[in-house]
Amino acid sequence: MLLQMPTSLFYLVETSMERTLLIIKPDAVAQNGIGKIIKRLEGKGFKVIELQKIHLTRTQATEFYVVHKERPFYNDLLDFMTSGPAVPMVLERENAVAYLREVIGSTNPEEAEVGTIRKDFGSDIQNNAVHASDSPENGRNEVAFFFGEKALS
Ligand code: FUP
Repeated sequence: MLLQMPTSLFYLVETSMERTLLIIKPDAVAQNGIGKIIKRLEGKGFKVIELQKIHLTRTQATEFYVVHKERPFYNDLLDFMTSGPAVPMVLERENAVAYLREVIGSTNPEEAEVGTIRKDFGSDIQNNAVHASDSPENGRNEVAFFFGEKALS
């Protein structure tokens, strides 16, 4: 029994890989931040599974951020997200969703912890450099939104 426990625990750890979505937003793309942000992510143990550079249409941005449709900043957010190219990507790592949220920092760069991506690349609550999925369920939905169901595993 004692010998079996570590084996099963090891198995659980080994199979806890997870995927999530990150978007390098138009402000960070415009500042030549793509390479620097990807280097930061790879340094934190994330593997880039899929990646594309796209200029979001108004329809795509509207649908992606539909959860915020009643918020006062919604139209400004859509203007911003469609203002230039962005780089959505699928990232894989153990505990990817929760850990990526730590790595990007608070929504408002001014409140983000030192060393986070939003602290280093963002300038205000709208121009905050990156988006990352905030739950495993949203992670799956957002990965599928940009890359299809095939990118989920
Ligand atoms: P986050 O999950 O950290 O990206 O934050 P939210 O889901 O709360 O907000 C989504 C995006 O809306 C933010 F990244 C930026 C924008 N936003 C504003 O522009 N103003 C606000 O007051 C709050 C959010």
